[in-house]
Amino acid sequence: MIASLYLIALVLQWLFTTVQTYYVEKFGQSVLEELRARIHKKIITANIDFFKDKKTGDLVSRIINDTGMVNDVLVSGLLGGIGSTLSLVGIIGAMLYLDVKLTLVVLLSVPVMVFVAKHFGGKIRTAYRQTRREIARISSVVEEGVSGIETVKAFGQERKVEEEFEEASKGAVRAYIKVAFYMGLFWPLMNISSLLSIVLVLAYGGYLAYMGAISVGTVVAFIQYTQRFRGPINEVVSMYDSLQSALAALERIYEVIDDPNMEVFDGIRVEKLEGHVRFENVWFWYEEGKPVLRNINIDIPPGTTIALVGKTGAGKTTMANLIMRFYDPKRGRILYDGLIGTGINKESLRSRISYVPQETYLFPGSVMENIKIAKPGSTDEEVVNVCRQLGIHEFIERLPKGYDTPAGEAGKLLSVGEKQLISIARAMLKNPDIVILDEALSSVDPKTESLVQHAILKLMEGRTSIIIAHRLTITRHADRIIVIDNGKIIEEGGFKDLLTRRGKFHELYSSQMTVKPMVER
Ligand code: M5T
Ligand code: MG
Repeated sequence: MIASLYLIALVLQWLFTTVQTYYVEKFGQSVLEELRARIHKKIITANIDFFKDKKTGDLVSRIINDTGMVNDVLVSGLLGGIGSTLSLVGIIGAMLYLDVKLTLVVLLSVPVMVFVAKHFGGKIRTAYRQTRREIARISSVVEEGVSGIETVKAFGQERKVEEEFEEASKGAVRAYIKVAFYMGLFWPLMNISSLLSIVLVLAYGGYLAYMGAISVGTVVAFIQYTQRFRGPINEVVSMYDSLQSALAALERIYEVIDDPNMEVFDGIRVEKLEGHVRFENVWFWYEEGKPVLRNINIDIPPGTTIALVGKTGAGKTTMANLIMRFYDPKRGRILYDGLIGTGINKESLRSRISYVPQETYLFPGSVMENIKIAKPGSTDEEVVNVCRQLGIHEFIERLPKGYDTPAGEAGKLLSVGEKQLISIARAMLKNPDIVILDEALSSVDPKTESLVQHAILKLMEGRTSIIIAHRLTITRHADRIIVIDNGKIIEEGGFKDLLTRRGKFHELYSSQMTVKPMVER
């Protein structure tokens, strides 16, 4: 009968282990999924300030490595932990049943272990924290090296990047060795303190047996139990170790999730704008004490075009960032159709504005797909129509695979001019009320340039447009030109007006007109 009971126990063990493994893993994966989703959501919805001091590789590492670490611990910890706790309860129960005093003697080692664990816990966690950071540094170095590969090669920086990588990689090794050092001190201490109980059982139990208070059998049983006690205790302790590592990883995860830089999407939703944009005493700075825009006042009536011109670093892109509400003014306000910007729902506001940034970002995928992102659910015909209107349909058709030409990672397969045209097509497809164009200072050939210029004018037609002009020829099409210098408006007026005034604009314009032929042709 005992043999068949044993067999049944085996079958049950097999069954429960299977079920346990499956459900614990399933639980772990669902927690992992939730954690990953939370960080990712945070990253994608954070405001632009959030990204100022973040590295892509580090963020990626938090999503992949740190959450993975938490999952490992959750799964192995749960598996080991539940089983071990049950065994411990069982063993202690059996010991108590046999002899209470002797049990208390065995348990004397527990406070010692708790003391050891407490003492080393902080040190081990600090060391683990360092390992998490070093792992993240490795992925940052790789990410930066690959995304800047042209610059790396052009400046012969391969060796330097390699060295940085080695340094990060060695840093990780150093951090892990530190963990190993503390663990090396910690484990034997734990082991010895649990083995000390056997000494105590032998001494005290031996004495009791000698005095005839308990049987020798009880002492033998206690020694057996104390030894069986060690397994689960070790399990719980190693769980404690992985818990330290998981806590270090969790800290990094919650650093991102709890970051206060959140994009807030409240405020009234706008469905359609007339396009009246007004800057009222706008001040802005990225860093406290270093104003980038100083008391800007501009009124852009609906449907008109203004051109922003000025030296590099004057604050032009910053103005575009403010209109897009990537940032809000530090002082003063921006009004859209008379509504205060900070009271408008950002999502709805941005859906009415097309922003053609200074540098075009293309996603992996075809030209067609890249244009379509401006209006999810749009058809191929719509895209082709838009390109026809812009006068760039033939140009795109002439690409190696026409609209199906792959853009490559970050648009690496296309030329600057081609990217610009895609960016303009995107802006047009969105059919916005306001257009912001940060026209890049790229030298495309004259034919492409006139194509680009024609497309830009088409895009601006009938819309409130803010064009940041690096090539000043296009400013002749603007209703008003605003010259910015060092964050201040220093001159404004119509094209002819400004030229005849012979002020700052005239200076900029004539310098470009005389220099340009020498540079470009
Ligand atoms: C104006 C600083 C930049 C410059 C000043 C975009 C950005 C700018 N700056 C930051 O500190 N952080 C930022 O994220 O602000 O810069 P800008 O508005 O980009 O100038 P620009 O567009 O007129 O210049 P350019 O070269 O595009 O013609 O001091 O350091
Ligand atoms: Mg700029």
